[in-house]
Amino acid sequence: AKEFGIGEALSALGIKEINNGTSTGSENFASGDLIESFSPVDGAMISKVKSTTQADFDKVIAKASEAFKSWRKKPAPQRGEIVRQFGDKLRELKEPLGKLVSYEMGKSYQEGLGEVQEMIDICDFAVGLSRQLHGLTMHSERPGHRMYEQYHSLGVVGIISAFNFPVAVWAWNTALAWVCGDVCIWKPSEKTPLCGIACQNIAASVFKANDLPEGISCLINGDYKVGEMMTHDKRVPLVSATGSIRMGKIVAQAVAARLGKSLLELGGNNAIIVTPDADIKMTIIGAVFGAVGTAGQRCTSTRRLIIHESIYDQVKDALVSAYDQLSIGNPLDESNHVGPLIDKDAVNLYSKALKKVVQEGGKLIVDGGVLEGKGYESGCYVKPAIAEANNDYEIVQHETFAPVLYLLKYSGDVENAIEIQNCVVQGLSSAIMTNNLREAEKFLSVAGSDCGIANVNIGTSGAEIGGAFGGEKETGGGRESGSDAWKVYMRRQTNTINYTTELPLAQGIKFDI
Ligand code: UN1
Repeated sequence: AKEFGIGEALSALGIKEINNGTSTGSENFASGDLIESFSPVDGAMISKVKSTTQADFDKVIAKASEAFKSWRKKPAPQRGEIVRQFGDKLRELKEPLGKLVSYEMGKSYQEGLGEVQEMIDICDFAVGLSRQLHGLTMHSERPGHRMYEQYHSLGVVGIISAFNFPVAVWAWNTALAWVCGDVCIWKPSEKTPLCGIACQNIAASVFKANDLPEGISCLINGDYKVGEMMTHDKRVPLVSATGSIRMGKIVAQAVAARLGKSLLELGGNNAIIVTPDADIKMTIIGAVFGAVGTAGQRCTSTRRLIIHESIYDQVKDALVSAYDQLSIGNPLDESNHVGPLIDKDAVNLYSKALKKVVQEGGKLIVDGGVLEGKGYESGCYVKPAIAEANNDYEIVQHETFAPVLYLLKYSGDVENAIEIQNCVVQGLSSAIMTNNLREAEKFLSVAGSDCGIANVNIGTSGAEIGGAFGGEKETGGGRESGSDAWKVYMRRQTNTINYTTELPLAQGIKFDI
């Protein structure tokens, strides 16, 4: 850690030995148990975070609700100005924050920087958006009437994020929610609490410098029980949750029970279809980055390759030799391609998946295995693996958050490949590699991919912030980030105004008194 300047990064971000995991801005408090954050890079305990109790949460929600009353009245472009300043702070702290992401979560330093860049990008997007929270104007059917719609701030937005994008996913939500006039309460993953502390420190400094009230940005920490404080609380009209399908079902039901809104971004089982017209070189780059980048821990990671039988062996051989070139090790060392998994539980799930695919009749063509010895002391480093499999294997139907890639073969028309690709419960990201216009358009058509993201000649991961991000089916249906995803953070109101001295009723109804 020392040689990569982790100590300097932690102090630049205001991380202490023991951190208060509950914050409403400059007020930091917490009375719960200590969460220890371990780095999967070297197994070291980085520092501790005091978790949030129900009493702490009650203070947070009171501050947040109070802050909302004034924040919503600040003109949206002025809220955008605050987000602009927040983006500037992120530019200043890009390197230490990228390093912390890499060290606490285990993704490569390049990807850590990329994550902070996504935060900066969404801030820029949100600043522009702050002058474009547009509604429509309609023509009334009644004379002397005007009809339009407007978007108002919603209230307290709860954000539950996962370990794999420990900072960017919060920013997607919070930057939009802030310009929309909402205040946010964030529960980061208990596996990456320090990323949460660092981001909250940055946000708090901006709110403080602008003399804004406590509570616009709040942080809470702990396990699912702390998440439940938000999902069950009527004062939180929207809960945005990123994580597993299992978690999403629990969150969705709790929020729906009180008729709140939820925005869910859950698991994927993303495939790349490789047709006879694919550019093989591009396919290999897209597939390998998609499958082993972030050690296979993106919700958009490539899990399945659906390859036409006529090029199957060629693609398979090229993949095996590409996997041969991969160097696995400390993600802060930029010569490595693959870093560790988040923890030993993840390593166990990876090992189980490899066993299971073989039990079900699959064949490992790149073996995988857990790495030991120098540089691998944390026990979290594994070798990316490739298995030949069938789409209907239970393990193939399941999202394993690890670098395990399944090769599936199809024959005949691209429609057969599309059918295999859609035949899973998840619907996040998908891709086709082809230079054939007909195949590409079929894939994008209504009878094509059923996912929220469908790409042509790019892999499944690495989405830009400008598009709406999310997926269908058990991926949860939510959309975050770009396009008009902001609308879910606001409440819509339809207004009809009569500027005559008559009161005509709609639908021509006569009601004489
Ligand atoms: C996630 O894994 O939860 O598309 C988000 C990507 C990233 C975001 C992934 N921009 O890979």
